[in-house]
Amino acid sequence: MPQAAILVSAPYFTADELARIEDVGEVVYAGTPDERAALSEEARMGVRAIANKGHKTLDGAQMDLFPNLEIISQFGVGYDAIDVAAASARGITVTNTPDVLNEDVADLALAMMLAWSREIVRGDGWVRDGTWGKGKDLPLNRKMSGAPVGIAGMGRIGRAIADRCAGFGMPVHYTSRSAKDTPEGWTYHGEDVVALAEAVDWLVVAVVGGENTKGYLSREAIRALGPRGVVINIARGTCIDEDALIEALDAGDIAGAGLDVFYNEPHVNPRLIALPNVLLQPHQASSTVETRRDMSMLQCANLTAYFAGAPLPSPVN
Ligand code: 8YV
Repeated sequence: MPQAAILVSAPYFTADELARIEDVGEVVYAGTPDERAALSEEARMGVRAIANKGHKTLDGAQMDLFPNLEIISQFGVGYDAIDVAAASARGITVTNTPDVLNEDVADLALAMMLAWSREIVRGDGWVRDGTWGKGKDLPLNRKMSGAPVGIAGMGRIGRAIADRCAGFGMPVHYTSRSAKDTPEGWTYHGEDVVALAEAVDWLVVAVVGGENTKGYLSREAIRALGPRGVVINIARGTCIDEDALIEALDAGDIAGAGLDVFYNEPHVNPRLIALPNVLLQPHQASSTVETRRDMSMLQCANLTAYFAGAPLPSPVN
């Protein structure tokens, strides 16, 4: 393996994930920007790779701390926290971990839909706290099967969600930059998210995060969803106009939301937390043992391939 040091630039790696990175090369641990700035010049000069994870910004100034940096290997399909243009301008390769998490992310989207519609969380509470035992029945909740669903962003994750929804007999509508090869009967709405919202009860946000999709689910689209509308977000908090969402949820302009991602994670807007019609999850869509192992292996495969001069499994730039 190269003399190069791999900078581990996030505090969130598990012991197994760190061990895999250590198998690739010598590791320098500096989980926070402050720790990186405090590294000796010698240590910084030795860094040729960054193994990154999480959603903290990695910008040009951070990259400039490491003059010999050649590759940033992101743990995650999303790389919105990395300034890829700044990396490209410095000749730095960026890789990510696509595909291996599609199934889990789609599973969590459906889990939130089912949990929201059938009030699974409240039901569990009623059994545990004796409310049900005292003879009180959970109020009737809402049927999900057969209801129209909109997928905003028919990429690989969007498709995995749509396939699952189709299995629940839900008519599928979608937006995307181009029409996709889909089963018969799925409706393409171009990039018109308002038209998508008008056509469905459930709207799942599955677009790529980043500058281009800030506020993608706009105030107008949220309003177009109507009083039976439920928003599900497994993409990024930034993809929804969060203020507009909170106002619509509070006013009953839409029925509810299931959210796995937020602005400014892990600090969730208290106004969202106070709303009873929202199901909240701690950004856990890819968090299964199996998928996190595969993401970790792909992160390391990118590093290994890079240092071997082999084709990269999943380059970004
Ligand atoms: C993880 C994710 O939370 O893949 C992504 O883009 O957002 C999630 O799978 C992340 O990669 C690890 O923090």
